[in-house]
Amino acid sequence: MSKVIISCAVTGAVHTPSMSPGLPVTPKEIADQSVAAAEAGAAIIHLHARNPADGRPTGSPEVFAQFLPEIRSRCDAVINLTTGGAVTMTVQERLAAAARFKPEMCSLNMGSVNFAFFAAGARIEKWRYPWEKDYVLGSDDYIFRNTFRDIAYILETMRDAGTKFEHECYDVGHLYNLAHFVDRGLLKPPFFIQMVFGILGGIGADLDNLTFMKQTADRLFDKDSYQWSVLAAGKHQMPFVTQAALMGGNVRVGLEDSLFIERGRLAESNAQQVQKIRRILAEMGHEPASPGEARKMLGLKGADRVEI
Ligand code: KMH
Ligand code: ZN
Repeated sequence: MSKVIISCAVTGAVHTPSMSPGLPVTPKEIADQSVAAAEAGAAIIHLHARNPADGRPTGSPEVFAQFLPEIRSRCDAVINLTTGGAVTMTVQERLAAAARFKPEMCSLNMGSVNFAFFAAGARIEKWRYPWEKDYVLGSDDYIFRNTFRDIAYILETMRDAGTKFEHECYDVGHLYNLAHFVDRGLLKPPFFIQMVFGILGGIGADLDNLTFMKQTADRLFDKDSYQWSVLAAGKHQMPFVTQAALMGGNVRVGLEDSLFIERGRLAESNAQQVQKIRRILAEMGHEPASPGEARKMLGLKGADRVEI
């Protein structure tokens, strides 16, 4: 049985409370859903934070501190903190928590991209909180900014933290950006490349693109110098991560990327998505990697060296 690393991105900063009752928003909901996702088989938990009062995305380390220790004490999953935060944040705001807690992993977005999610708001008749509507419908004017200087700033800030990056690549050019930083000697293998499909503004969720991104990665990096994973937005999530697993890749699920468990049905929780992909993987003869196995596959520093 070959091992597949399941990541679960439990809340993100794209979906908002009005879009699903299953979306964890408060520190307790985020902690509980993270632990349940780990118990369901997720080896890596990718985390954002939200204002407990109204679910608005925040980069505040003080809010992360309301759930990180609890997750750490209740499960052994690898904690992966976002440095992407929300598109509306500055790169300093986005980086604050990772810089403070020095997690085993954090995301690193490998290039700028238009990042629109107004379509997710189309079906909402009544918004629960005043901030949601403008935030979602205003995304037709968002550029998710990740200049070379921004990326270098994050690399420099995290240089001595021993943190491994989840390199999020929204298009093929982002793979070349990653190669650029490798060539500058700023990154050590193994790299963890998270290929992102189906974001409006990024590469589309067509299987030819998945093959193309994988072929490009193989062209740019030695095969044994990287582990790759796939996430896909919305309705593309399960078909795409299934295809990735068939190709020998790892997978990311979670309500950050899709609110659904199947076409037209909202997922009740993150764990439900983890259980679904775990069943699919089992049918293919794959088992989820444990957190310990994921640490070995990715060369992680160990949970005892984080400052949570
Ligand atoms: N929420 C978007 C800005 C990351 O975690 O680094 C994409 C994102 C990436 O969440
Ligand atoms: Zn994220």
